[in-house]
Parts: sequence; C-alpha cells; structure tokens
Amino acid sequence: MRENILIGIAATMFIVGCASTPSTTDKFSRIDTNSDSYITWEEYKVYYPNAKKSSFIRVDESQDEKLDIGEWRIGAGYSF
Ligand SMILES: [Ca+2]
Repeated sequence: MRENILIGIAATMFIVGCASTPSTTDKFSRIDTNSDSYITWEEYKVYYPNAKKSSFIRVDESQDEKLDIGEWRIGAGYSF
C-alpha cells in the first residue's frame, strides 16, 4: 500500500519534472519559497495545487510536517 502511494507520488513528480526539467535541487528550491531548507504543506500545495495532504504526510518520514531534501528526493523517486 505504502509502496503504491510512493510510486504514485514519484510518477506524478516525474511527469511534472519532464514538463519543466529542472534538477531535483532546483525544484526543491523553487518550492521552498522562504528558503529555510524545508518544504511545508503550504509551500507544496502552491506548486502542486491538486496534491492531497495525505500524500505529503506519507512522504514526511520524520513527521515534522515539512519535507527536507532527503525526504523530497525519496518522495520524488530520486536517489543520491
Ligand atoms: Ca520552506
């Protein structure tokens, strides 16, 4: 179940990524509008207006209601 959700998120982010083709870090920085190195739900939904908060929460491994670059890359299906 969790894997299917992460695959769905990765697929969505891949499609969006193909449309704009910025690097993972560039995209993270673009979404992180206050440049605090975390993406909050409020920042995320501005970039992905059709996103569901449940998907955001599932990617938030540390459950601090914000995504760091590591969580972001895992959620996006990227590896280091
Ligand atoms: Ca931020």
